[in-house]
Amino acid sequence: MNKRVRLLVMFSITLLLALSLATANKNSVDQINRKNNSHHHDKNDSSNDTKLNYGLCVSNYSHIQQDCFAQAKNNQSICLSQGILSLLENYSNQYNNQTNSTTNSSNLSKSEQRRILRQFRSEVMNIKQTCKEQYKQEKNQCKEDFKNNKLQCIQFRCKSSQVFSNETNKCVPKAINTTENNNTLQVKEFAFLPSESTIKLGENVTWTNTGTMNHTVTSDSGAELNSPQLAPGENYTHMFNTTGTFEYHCANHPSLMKGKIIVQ
Ligand SMILES: [Cu+2]
Repeated sequence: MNKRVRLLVMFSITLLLALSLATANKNSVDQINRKNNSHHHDKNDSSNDTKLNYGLCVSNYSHIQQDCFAQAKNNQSICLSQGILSLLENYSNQYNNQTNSTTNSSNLSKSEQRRILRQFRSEVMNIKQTCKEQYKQEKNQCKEDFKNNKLQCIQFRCKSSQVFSNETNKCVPKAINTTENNNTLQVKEFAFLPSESTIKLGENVTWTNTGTMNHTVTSDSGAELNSPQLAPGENYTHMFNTTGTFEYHCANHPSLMKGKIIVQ
């Protein structure tokens, strides 16, 4: 076969492949755009729903992440097909110039043909590598976004006695304002705060575990105070219907945690 024809056929085949790739990409971009739009609606609906739970929240973001990955993959294909298309254009111009300047068009030497092919292939490799890098970066961004979005979901897991902390990205016990109500005490490692309180007959006292370990509120003698194990964030409330001094301790840390309530 004529050398010039062979080279032309080879470039044409590559061109056809690149073109079909580009068409396929356009279709999948449309699909992804449609999908993104539908998920966008889902998310808005969920935000208005007070029953939204952690699972729904994460699953919503999982879909968004999947779309993000698909989009990144698609961008990689577009990058590749566009790169190869522009490369083909360069080469066909180059080739035309060379054949035009040659009196006999079939005079392009075999070694010259090979040189052109080698150069072409190596440039295709470079384009592939560049597009792959770009895809990798976009994928990492998808992962990063998902992680951040998932953190926003954690608030749905917090108990009623907890709030979501933006600093630690965790559910933490609600802040206790001790100056507002003297009958509210904190229990933490390793003390009752305040350790001594004076209240009026018939008043409630609430102990809230603001620590990170389990504690109890247990009378030293008698059964006036007898809380269950209080996990972090949980509380125990007791009403005092008799005057007197009530000494108590934490059953888990009896020598460290002691307290006293004086009922007048
Ligand atoms: Cu304790």
